[in-house]
This record gives sequence, C-alpha cells and structure tokens, in this order.
Amino acid sequence: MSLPEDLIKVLDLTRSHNRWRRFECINLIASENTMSPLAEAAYFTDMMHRYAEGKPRKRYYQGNKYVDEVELLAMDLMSRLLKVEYVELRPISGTIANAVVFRNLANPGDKALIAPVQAGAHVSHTKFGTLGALGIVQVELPFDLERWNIDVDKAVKLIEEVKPKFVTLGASVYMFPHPTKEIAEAAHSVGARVVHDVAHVLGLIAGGVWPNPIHEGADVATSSTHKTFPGPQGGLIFTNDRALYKAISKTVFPWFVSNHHLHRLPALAVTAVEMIEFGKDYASQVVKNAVAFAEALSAEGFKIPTEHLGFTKSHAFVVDVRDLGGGAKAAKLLEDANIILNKNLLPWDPPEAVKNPSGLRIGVQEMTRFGMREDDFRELAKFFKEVLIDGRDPADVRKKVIEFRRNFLEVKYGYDIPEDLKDSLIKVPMLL
Ligand code: DSN
Repeated sequence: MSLPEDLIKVLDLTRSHNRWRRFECINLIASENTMSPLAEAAYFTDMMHRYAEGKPRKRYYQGNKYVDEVELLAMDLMSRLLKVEYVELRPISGTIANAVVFRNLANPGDKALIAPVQAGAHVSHTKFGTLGALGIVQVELPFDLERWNIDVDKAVKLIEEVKPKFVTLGASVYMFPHPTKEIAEAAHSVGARVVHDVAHVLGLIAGGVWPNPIHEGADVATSSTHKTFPGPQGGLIFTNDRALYKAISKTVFPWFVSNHHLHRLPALAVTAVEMIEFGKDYASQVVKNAVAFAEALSAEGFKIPTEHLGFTKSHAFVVDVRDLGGGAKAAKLLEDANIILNKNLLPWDPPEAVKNPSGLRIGVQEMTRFGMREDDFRELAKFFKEVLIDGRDPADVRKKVIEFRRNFLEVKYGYDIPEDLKDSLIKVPMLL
C-alpha cells in the first residue's frame, strides 16, 4: 500500500530530526536534555491517551487507579530528592508553574519585582509574558554587572520602597546563585513572598551542587523538569509552606491545567530515582565541564564576560560575540557545523537587540549526560574556533563534529531497559 504524500513527508521530517539531533549534533542548548532509555520507555505508554483532572484519588474521571499511585510516588520521590515537604507536579511546564504561583500571590494591578530580562529572567517572569498576561506590574531588580548578579543593597532598598506582593528570583541565564537569603529577609519584612524559578538548575539542586532556595528562605520554587534535571518536559512547584501549597494545589486545576499529560509521570519518577542514585556524580561533572569548556573557549580567543568570577558555578555560561558579528550570525554558523546553541541577550543589550544580541548561551548538561568530560569539551572548543575565529567552512567542520559525536551516543547516569523487560515492552522504536 502506498502512503499518502503528506504522510511520507511527516515521517521523513521526523526521522531526519531524530537522526540529526540524537546522533549527529552536539547539543548545547542550556534548557534541554535527554531522558534515559528506561525513562523514554516509561514515557511512551497508554497514559498519554488518558485524562485525570483533579488531584490523585480525587479525580473527576474514572480509570486512574494506577495513574494515581504513580503520581503519588513521583511526588514522594521528588520531595525526598529536593528535601522539601510539598511538591505539585501537575503544571505541564515551568511557565504554567509560574502562572499558578504568580496568580496565587498577586491580583491584577499588584506589583512584582523581577530580575531584568537582559540579565537572564525568563520571559514568563516579565511584562511580555505570563506576568503581564496576569496584569501584574513588573518592576526590575537592579543588576550588578561586575558580579553578574542581583545588586543586593539596591534590591533591598527597592523592595522596601515598592513593597511588592512578591519578588521573583532565578533566570534562564544563571551562572551564580541569586542571593535568596538576603532578598527573602527584605521581602518578608514588607510582607512580600519570594518565588524562586529554578528551572535551569533543578538537576544541580538535586545533585547537591547548587543551593536549594527553599532552604535559604524562598517561600516557593517553580521549575521545569527537563533542563539540568533530565526528565520529561513538564513543570513543578515545591515549598515547605503548607498554607501556600494548599492554595496552589486547589488552583492548578481548574485555573491553568485541565489534564496534566499523564505519561510524564512514570518517566519523571524514573528520572527521580536516577537522580537519587547518580545525581551527585552527574551534577558535579556538569559544573566541572562547564568551567573547563568556558576556560578552553577563553584560551582559544573567545570573550567570556564572567571569566573574572571563575566563569560559572552552573551548567551554563555566555560568550560575548559582538566582535564576531553578533549572536545571530555566530549561532547560525555553528548550527551549520551541527553545533546547536542559542543567541542570547547580554545585560547591556537593549530589548530590541533580541534579533541579533551580543551573546551566545551555552549549556553542557546534555552532552555531560552523554558522557563528555573536561578533555572532550577542550576538543569541542577547537571546533568553535575553526568556525567562528578561523572562518573555516562550517560544512567541513560538520564532518568532524559528526565523527566526534559518535563517541557520545549513550546516556549515562541513568538506567537502560532491563533485559527481562525488553520482551514485554510495546515496541515503538524511535523512527530513524
Ligand atoms: N526558553 C527556555 C530556555 O531556553 O531557557 C526556558 O523555558
């Protein structure tokens, strides 16, 4: 039977994507990762076709007796891993988690303080995104470019002056922990709450190499579950504040989520177990790799604006490529060489520079998961130089990148599918 043309096209595109990103590219987007084979198997289940509105054991639909138990187990695993009392897994993304929390803490017209977008705040924190859509008024926290962090003294004064409903910390370009303790003290003194968005660093917190903001005074943390935490795409809220948790969990559904994409839950639980087992080794290697890579790029002639601060303490760092034609040009040349990352605003860029900002953002977490270590990142830095400084044809470098990637095709720090389960899996291989 011949397939309709459109179907052939869909399958071709899907297969091309899978081959390219999974086997031929070096993936350096700071917000992405790859699940283990076992988590991928646990993701592709009948649960993706089902509905479960409401909370476990109190659903509005029948058919959820196993889903309920998986959700409760996943919640328990995440709360043990993060050492917090209350975890809410139903937000289907970090942005939805932010929406739930922001709406619980403020009404339209109220004020919130946020890190400036050029200094890495996520768009959902801002007037351009979820915060603005909820009618909450954004006031920007002062940023200290020398320390590449929130300016604590000025922020404390601003909090006292503005008396916001809440202060949002955390960012999408996040090399150094934000000063949660100091900001929480100032916020609490004027009756404001502190929301800390840890989407980028959740895996580092789970691995014990980044401070958990809830233990430092934040009232509530929001996150996604697929950046340094290498789980399925989804959202998460956690807190030790019982009253806030109760309010939040009453409003996730029906305010912002109907069905919460149930097939995420077993995959998330598998990843939580993996992080309990291997998280410390993985997270320490991520940070070592990030520093080694930034150092190597600097040695090859690139400008890393946080060099004077020891480059980074997270999975990510930025490169200033203004002298090389800007972020848009550099990111595209690297993509042509099968090195995938994104252009990024740097703190001095005006918002309108978004189409060709000064920077590139680089995250090492996914390639660390595929087994790359410090020396491998030093090799990778040479490909960057060939493309961006030496001006070599990206197509020539691409051949070397594909060859290089062949050494890093298996996910580490996670579980394979056990032999005795292989026969009982529904066979849905990834299209290649
Ligand atoms: N847009 C994502 C990032 O790349 O940081 C976060 O949602």
